[in-house]
Amino acid sequence: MSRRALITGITGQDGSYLAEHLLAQGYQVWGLIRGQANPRKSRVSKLAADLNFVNGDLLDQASLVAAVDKIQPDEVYNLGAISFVPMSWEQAELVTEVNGMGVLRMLEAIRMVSGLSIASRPSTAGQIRFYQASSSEMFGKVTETPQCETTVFHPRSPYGVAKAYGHYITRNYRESFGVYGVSGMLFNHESPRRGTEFVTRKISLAVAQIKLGLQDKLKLGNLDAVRDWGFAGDYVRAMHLMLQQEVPGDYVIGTGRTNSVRDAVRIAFECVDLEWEDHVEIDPLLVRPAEVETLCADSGLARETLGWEPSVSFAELMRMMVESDLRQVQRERRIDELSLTGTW
Ligand code: NDP
Ligand code: GDR
Repeated sequence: MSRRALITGITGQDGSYLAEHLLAQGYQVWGLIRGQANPRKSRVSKLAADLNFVNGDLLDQASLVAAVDKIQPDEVYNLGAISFVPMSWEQAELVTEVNGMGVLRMLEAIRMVSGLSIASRPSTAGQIRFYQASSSEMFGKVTETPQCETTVFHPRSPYGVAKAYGHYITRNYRESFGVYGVSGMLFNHESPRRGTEFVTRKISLAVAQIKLGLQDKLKLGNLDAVRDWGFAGDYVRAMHLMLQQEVPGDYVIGTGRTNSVRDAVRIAFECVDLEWEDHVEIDPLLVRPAEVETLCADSGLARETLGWEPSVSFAELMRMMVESDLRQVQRERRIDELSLTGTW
C-alpha cells in the first residue's frame, strides 16, 4: 500500500512543490484546506490532479484531530502559516495563534490519534512522522555567521517569535512524548509560484510589467538586506529527506551564499536589458520596524546526513522567475486584448 502524507499549507508555494514531489515518490497525498471556498484550491488541483483534500484549520483543534484520524497519515508536513513577516506586526495575535499554537494543535492531534503519552514512550517505528516548517527568521539579529542548528535565536518579529515557539514545542514533544517530530530551519526559498508580496517575486513581476510597458516604477524598502535565497523545488526535497531518517533531528537548509535585495534588483533588470536605477524608488513605509539585516546558512549537517544539495544558483532563480512572469503578463495581456476586441 502506498504511504500517505498530509500537508497543511498545500495551497502555498511549498505545499504545491511538496505535493508534486511526494506524488512522484508514489505517496497518496492529502492537503488540508481551510475556508468554505478557498480560491487557491483549484490552482493546486490543476498542478497535481491526483491530490486529495480534507477540511481543517490550524486554529481549530477538533478539525486537526478529525483530519489525522480520517487519513491515518504516515507523514504530516506542517507548512500552514501566515508567512508574510510584516503582517505579524499588524496581526501579532493571529500570527501567533496560527504559526505558534497551530503547531501545538497539530502535535496534539498526532499524539491523541496515536495514543502517545508520557508513560507510553514508544519506539519511532510505525509512528506518524511530523515535519515542522521552522524558519531562519528565528535567528533574526544574528550572533554568528553562518547560522547552524546550534546558533542562538534572536527573532526580530512576532512571526519569528511564533516560529521559535513552534520549533521548541516540536522538540519538546519529541523529548516528552517520543513523537517523531523534526524541524526544518529553512532559509528563504523562492520560485515562480512565490506570493507577489515577497521581495523576489515583487521584483520579478515588476520587471516583467516594466519591460512590457505596463508599469514604470518599483517601490521597495531596505535594499541593503542580505538573504540566503534558494529554489523552493530543492527545499521540499530536504523536507522529505528529513522524515526518512531513523533518528529524528532538526536541520538548517540553505545555499550558504548571500545576496542583497539590491543584487536581486540588479540581476532581475539585467535579464531584460534595463537599468534598475531608472525604475526603483525607495519607500520608507516599506522599511520594517525591526529588520533582519543578514542571514546565511551553514547546511553542513544536512549535506552530510541527508545528502542534500541545492541545484539552482541565485542568478538562475531570478532569471527563472523573470521569464515566468514575462510569459504570465504576456498571456494576461493577450486575454485582455481578446476580450476587448470581442474575439473572446
Ligand atoms: P505560503 O504563504 O505560500 O503558504 C502558506 C500556507 O499556509 C497557505 O497554503 C495557507 O492557506 C496556509 N494557511 C494560512 N493560515 C492557515 C490556517 N489557519 N490553517 C491552515 N493553513 C493555513 O508559504 P510558503 O509555502 O512559502 O511557506 C510554507 C511554510 O514554510 C510556512 O510555514 C512558512 O512560514 C515556512 N517558511 C517558508 C520559507 C520560505 O522562504 N518560503 C522559509 C522558512 C519557512 P490558504 O490558502 O488557506 O491561505
Ligand atoms: P522574509 O522575505 O521577510 O525574509 O521572509 P521577504 O521577501 O518579504 O523580505 C526579504 C527582505 O527584503 C526586504 N525588502 C522587502 N521585502 C518585501 N516583502 N517587500 C519590499 O518591498 C521590500 N524591500 C526590501 C525585507 O525588508 C527583507 O529584509 C520570508 C518568508 O517566506 C518567511 O515566511 C520565511 O520564514 C523567511 O523568508 C525565511
